[in-house]
Amino acid sequence: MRIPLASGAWLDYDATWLSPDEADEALSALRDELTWEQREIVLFGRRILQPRFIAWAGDLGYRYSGQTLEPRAFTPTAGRLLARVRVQVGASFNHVLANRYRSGDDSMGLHADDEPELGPDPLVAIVSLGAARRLVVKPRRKEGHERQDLELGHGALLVMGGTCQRHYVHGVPRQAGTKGERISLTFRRLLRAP
Ligand SMILES: O=C(O)CCC(=O)C(=O)O
Repeated sequence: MRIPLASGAWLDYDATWLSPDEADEALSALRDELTWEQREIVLFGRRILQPRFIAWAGDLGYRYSGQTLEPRAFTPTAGRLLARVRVQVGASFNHVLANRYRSGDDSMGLHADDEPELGPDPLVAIVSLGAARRLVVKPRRKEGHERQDLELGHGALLVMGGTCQRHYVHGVPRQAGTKGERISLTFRRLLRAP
């Protein structure tokens, strides 16, 4: 389903991109295969732990939010999903960032994927596994633009395209009462190392 946004931005959303069995298998394999870590970030001058775990894979290092993820090989399951997302979206993604939200207390702040290494107006694809969480897509400037709140459930695929990263920010807010774990995989194409 295509959701047109303002100023040439769009979202493509498929709630059942993976079957429940495929999604179950991917979720449990990624839990084991990926090397998860919780990193420190500096927020308002204070060092705090990121409220989620991360893992990644790609031939090129990726620099975002002041941290650098060194090159790391794709695991079998992440590699299979990469191949499938590339065909589905028609984009030569070469990097994945995995985010593991232990419960509704874990979150990701509003941001845009607009690092220079991604080039102008990059396509970004998110595969969601496990507990359903709300992804907020919000215009950077308020006038006349609609905010979208999308429920990303087990096996969903969301593609952010057009000018989305230029005109919108996105994030996963805390969701009190969500007990289950969620893993999201965010696929990008890096044009060069940082
Ligand atoms: O977990 C999600 O769905 C969002 C991930 C995200 O925004 C990112 O990796 O930049």
